[in-house]
Amino acid sequence: MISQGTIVAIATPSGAGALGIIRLSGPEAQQILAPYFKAKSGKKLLDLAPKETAFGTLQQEDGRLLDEVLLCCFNAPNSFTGENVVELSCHGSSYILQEVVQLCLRNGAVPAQAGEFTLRAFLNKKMDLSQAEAVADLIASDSKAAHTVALQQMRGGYSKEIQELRQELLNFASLLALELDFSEEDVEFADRKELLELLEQLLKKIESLVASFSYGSVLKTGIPVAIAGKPNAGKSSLLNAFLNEDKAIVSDIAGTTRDSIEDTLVIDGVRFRFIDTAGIRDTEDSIEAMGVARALAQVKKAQLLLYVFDCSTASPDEVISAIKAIDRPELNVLAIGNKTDLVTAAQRAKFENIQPNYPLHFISTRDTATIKALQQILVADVKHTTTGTDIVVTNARHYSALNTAASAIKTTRNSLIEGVSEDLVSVDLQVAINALGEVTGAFSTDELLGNIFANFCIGK
Ligand SMILES: Nc1nc2c(ncn2[C@@H]2O[C@H](COP(=O)(O)OP(=O)(O)OP(=O)(O)O)[C@@H](O)[C@H]2O)c(=O)[nH]1
Ligand SMILES: [Mg+2]
Repeated sequence: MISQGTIVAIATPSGAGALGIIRLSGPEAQQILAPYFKAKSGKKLLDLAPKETAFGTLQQEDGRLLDEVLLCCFNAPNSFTGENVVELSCHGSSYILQEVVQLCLRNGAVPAQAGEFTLRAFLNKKMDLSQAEAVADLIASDSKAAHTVALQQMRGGYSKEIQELRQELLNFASLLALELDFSEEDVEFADRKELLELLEQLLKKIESLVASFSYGSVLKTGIPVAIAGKPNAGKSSLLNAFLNEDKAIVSDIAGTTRDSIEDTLVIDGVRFRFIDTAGIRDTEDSIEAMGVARALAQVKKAQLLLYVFDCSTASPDEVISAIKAIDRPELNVLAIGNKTDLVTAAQRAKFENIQPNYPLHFISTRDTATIKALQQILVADVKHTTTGTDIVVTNARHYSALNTAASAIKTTRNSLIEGVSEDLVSVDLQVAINALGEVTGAFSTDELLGNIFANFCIGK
């Protein structure tokens, strides 16, 4: 799967742009371009100092001018991939870029596979696997929170710590193996108390990482917020007000929304996924009943429920019992009293007894200030539930490897406490060591690497 030659790819997105960047990496990166690049300074490409930029022209084999370019060479191992690298900024025409790539291919380069630059960086130990994966996340990040987490992971994040703890486990594993070799002499090289302490420390770390995953994964896709309530409460109006567009149909006919409608919105750097649902009521209409079932299913999957009620028609007791009917553990619920423009302050006050049961906020979807205030409450709510988790796992592969490691560590710990024989302890310890190694890439297979890097874009 991994070629040894010099690879080439366009590093910028397809379509016309002011500039387009082409990247070559491999032993021949400089040699391939050298005959075709004429620096304005007169300096030969092969004489350029590492990281020196040179402006000049690029020509085809027949001398035809292709473009004026800016070129920069990096020498192994001081480059992104750890190999010789040439980066070429051309004008962003897709014709020019294709012609330059073809020129390189005719002169010995091979087309890069998806993610191959980053894969080479990993293989040349410029970064570990979790850092390499973070490169893809960083490119895909489209909100401040997702960007922060990806950047942190790319710069080492938790993988360094895991690597160190794994190394300590490895040391213990080899001491245990040594004991097995000397089993007749009944000696103990590995201090059981120290090993237990290390296991506890590791378990605590891993469990907090595992716990951060639900937050981490939603950072990428958006925190799911279900908007539910009785028909005509103003749920679709609220979705539209959040998005500031007429996404969902709004009408005074009860039962307007049948299917769930969703869209994402980034508020203060946090991505939310708002899901407007069909009004919940008993109905004879079979299509509407399907909509109600979907609404309840959405609430089940959501992290936050905005239960919307109409202040001009609802009663506090009815709201509380309706929420209780759909509430579940771990669901964060906000009761949202809508249509405040239709009620007096006194009418509004009677809803205050919802407060001891559920946090209560009032809005009118016709009053932008109240919608903005609600958005701030949502952001504060997310930030509140996630303070302290400064390191966040966003990657499903890491999550599953960490889970495997945690359960193997628990088994090892219990076996140690129960005084189970070394050989069995060693087996579980090895499972934990391998699982941790999968996170950092210390333990990886070609298949695993293939899967990970196939999801990259070409040129990365
Ligand atoms: N006065 C007033 N009317 C509102 C407000 N919000 C929504 N409405 C009106 O209430 C009616 C129902 O609004 P929708 O947003 O369609 O309600 P829904 O909860 O999505 O209803 P279903 O889809 O049928 O479940 C519409 O006529 C809206 O114009 C508000 O803040 N004040
Ligand atoms: Mg609706």
